[in-house]
Amino acid sequence: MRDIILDCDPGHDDAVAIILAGGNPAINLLGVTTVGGNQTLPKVTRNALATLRVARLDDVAVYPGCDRPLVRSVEVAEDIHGDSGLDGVELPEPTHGPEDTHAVDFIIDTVMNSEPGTITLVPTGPLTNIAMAARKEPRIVERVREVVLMGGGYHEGNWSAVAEFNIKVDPEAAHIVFNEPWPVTMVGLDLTHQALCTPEVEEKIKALGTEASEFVVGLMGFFRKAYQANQDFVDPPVHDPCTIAYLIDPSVVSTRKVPVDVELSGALTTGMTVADFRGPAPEDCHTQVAVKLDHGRFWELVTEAIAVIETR
Ligand SMILES: [Ca+2]
Repeated sequence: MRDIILDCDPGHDDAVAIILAGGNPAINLLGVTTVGGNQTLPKVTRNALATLRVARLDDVAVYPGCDRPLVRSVEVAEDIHGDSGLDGVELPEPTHGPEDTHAVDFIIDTVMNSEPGTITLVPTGPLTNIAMAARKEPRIVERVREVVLMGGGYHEGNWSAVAEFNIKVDPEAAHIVFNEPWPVTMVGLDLTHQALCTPEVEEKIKALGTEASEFVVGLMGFFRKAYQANQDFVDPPVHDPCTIAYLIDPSVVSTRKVPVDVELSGALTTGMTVADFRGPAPEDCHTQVAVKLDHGRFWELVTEAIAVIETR
């Protein structure tokens, strides 16, 4: 079983990541931390709490974190996620409120109070909280088991020609996270653009006929229209749960070990994750990138996690 902290900015695909993390016995979700990203911090925090209610995970606490990038101005993804950050569904009133403890302190305390090598950090938003935690308590870096993040891409961008949203909005934070010597798995756009919610997938989720399946289908309906209107996709790519699927079963996401760094000062390329595919990878290479998704197995895992909510 994997002990994880999910650091997210829900966000349609973050919501599915929460459901998958809470609904698979291979994952022990220690807490959800939130970061300003797809929408403002108060909105994504409320969305995390509402999703936990739908998922019947009332014992999972939510810790709000940083509300803006380290250096740059706030930038949200309203075109993709709507005004609420989770447009397309009626959000239920959360059963509990956010914790008073700051996300950065929760991350530090959890890692420092656990056996070394046991806690996995799973960021699916901008990397502000993770970078802050690494700077505030540098000893977490050697104690964290690994960082499995959604962000970046080695051939694809979505917020510029070459940069992905999570990295582009806080590249300085991403630079810190990629350059600390902990193991980092980058689940970037090259992988997540394979995680398409096709009509066939949506039908299978809908067929569950539960409150939670209706919630996910509502989210996917909005996400599909947003991706069609803004990114020229037919089916929406559901990025964030790919990180969790990889942790549940590494055979779902194949990876390749390559050095990755983050561009901070490019005239056209700021926020690009620059992956060096010239082999062989150096011995001290601590980064790998996700390459290929088992689409069928991935959606099976997600569908199972939605189905299991009804039994809680
Ligand atoms: Ca996200």
